[in-house]
Amino acid sequence: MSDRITQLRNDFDGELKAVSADAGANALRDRWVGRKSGVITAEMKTLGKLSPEDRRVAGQRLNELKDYVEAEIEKLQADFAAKREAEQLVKERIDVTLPGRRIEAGHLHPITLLRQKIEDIFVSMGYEIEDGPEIETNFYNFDALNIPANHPARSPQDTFYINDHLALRSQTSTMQIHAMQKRRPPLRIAAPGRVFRRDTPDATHNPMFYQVEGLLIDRGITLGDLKGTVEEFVRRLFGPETRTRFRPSYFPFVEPGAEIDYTCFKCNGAGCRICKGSGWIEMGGSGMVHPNVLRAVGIDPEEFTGFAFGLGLDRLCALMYGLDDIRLLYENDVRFLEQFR
Ligand code: 2NL
Repeated sequence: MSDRITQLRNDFDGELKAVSADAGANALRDRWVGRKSGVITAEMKTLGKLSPEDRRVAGQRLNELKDYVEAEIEKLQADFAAKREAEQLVKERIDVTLPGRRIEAGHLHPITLLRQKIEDIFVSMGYEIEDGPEIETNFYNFDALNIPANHPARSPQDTFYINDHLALRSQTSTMQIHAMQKRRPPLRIAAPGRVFRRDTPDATHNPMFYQVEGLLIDRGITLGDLKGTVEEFVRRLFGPETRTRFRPSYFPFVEPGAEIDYTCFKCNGAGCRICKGSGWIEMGGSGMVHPNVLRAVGIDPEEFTGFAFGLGLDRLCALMYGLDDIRLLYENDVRFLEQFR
């Protein structure tokens, strides 16, 4: 019996060495000390055949072997658990010194960036920024601006009417009319905003677009004040070398009226692709406020005169950023907008 127990112990040690995984350790325990079919359990059952003296000695040694087997398997399982944990720690290691992932912050639309830049220039020149409704009565959109009843701009082909009296504003001048009704001159106001015209969308047109207008009313204001103001405005917007020229033009709400060109911000007047070789870029319209407009808001044109000028933000934005289609500005495609962060 004694030799047999030594043999069992050697067998177990051999099998123990061969176990390389957790599952193997469980199987080894079942095989050796399992309640039903364990090798040692079976051996215990044979003790009854021995003499009382041999049974005592063999029983004691078998119990020692059982304790040994259980302790070794427990050790093995503890080793496996420690190894597993060590592997897990390596796998899940976090380098706390790595810089964090940046949170994608939102950003302003290119039209908004340009509008803010222009608003800052107006404010720096003493103008107040005006806001107003996008739905307007015919009075603010047309009558007060000296636009005659038969003018094509009033046609439902050109203007989005809501009913006979209301329409989406087709120019930002509506806000200037409100401002002149609310406040007495002298006044300097700038009105940026969206305007609406029934144009078919193409690369240079959209039925909704953006304008900014400046208006100044005071005693003794002349065309020279308009020219000087516009010159200063374009220098602050495009740089101190920028020059302007005025071409006579007609708008019902001014007399005289002029279109404004400025020297190309890219080639400074030499001629390039942006200005199509001419050296000049069209900025917008301007003029001395028509006496009828002043009368419509109760300002005496004998006492006060003023000037106004307006420009389209969309076209300017397209030129500045080299866009070949202004519709890109309204599609809200993030792949486009992301470029302006
Ligand atoms: C343009 C706009 C012009 C004005 C806008 C104006 C406003 C009042 C009275 C008189 Cl309240 N004039 N604004 C005047 C002349 C031209 O042009 O071409 N925007 C792109």
